[in-house]
Amino acid sequence: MRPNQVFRHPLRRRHFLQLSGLSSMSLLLGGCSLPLLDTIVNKASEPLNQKVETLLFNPQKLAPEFPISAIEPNALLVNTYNFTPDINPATFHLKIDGEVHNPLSLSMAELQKMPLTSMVIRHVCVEGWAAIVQWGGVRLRDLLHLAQPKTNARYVYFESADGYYESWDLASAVHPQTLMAYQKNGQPLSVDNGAPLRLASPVKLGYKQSKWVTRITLVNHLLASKGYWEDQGYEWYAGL
Ligand SMILES: Nc1nc2c(c(=O)[nH]1)N[C@H]1C(S)=C(S)[C@@H](COP(=O)(O)O)O[C@H]1N2
Ligand SMILES: [Mo]
Repeated sequence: MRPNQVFRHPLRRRHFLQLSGLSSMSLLLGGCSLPLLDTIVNKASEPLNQKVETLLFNPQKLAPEFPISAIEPNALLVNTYNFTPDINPATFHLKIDGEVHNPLSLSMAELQKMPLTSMVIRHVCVEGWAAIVQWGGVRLRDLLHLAQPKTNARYVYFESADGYYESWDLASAVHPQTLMAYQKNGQPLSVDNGAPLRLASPVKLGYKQSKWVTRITLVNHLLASKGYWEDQGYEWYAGL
């Protein structure tokens, strides 16, 4: 854990300190009415899942955010494993399906009507560079809330238009700083950086942050294919 990763919200810290058992978890996870969080709590000891500590405490820790003046406009290197797909934003739809009660297909116009969250965070690539970037977009937790995950939903798959794929634990997916972003450094996202829509989160390494996301699928179990880089030996959880 980074020493500067603090509980900046006094209420959250109080809940943290009072925490004595799983029954407190709904408080700790306060404000999130997703039934799926109960599932995480109940199933936390299953072998495929993450350590209880990781699963239950990470979602509550907010990663450091930075002032606008800290943005490093040229530090985010475009890192694309194969090619840059050509997506027409006017006809684009983000699909959310799998273990959900309410499968969704949302246009950019619909996504941009939802509450916009902006954050200045550090993007970290395993190849040895990092960049302070501002991302703007929709919280993934809000989208999942709309899709109404079934109680057996445990992992989230992201499919991209360039053939890239990723899977995340649900706790990191519903983290309040995990966004489906359509803005970078105050501007519309560029195609190289993943337009029209990409994952952006300070809780995961760069390779987890899929660009050009077209489909989000909730599943009960991880599949044999876990992610483009993971399937070549990189760590799956890849938390920061
Ligand atoms: N679809 C897709 N998403 C991707 C990648 C990719 O090749 N394809 N590269 C990943 C890696 S390794 C990093 S560090 C970031 C880089 O984002 P950027 O190109 O916007 O800087 O995107 C991630 N998301
Ligand atoms: Mo990366």
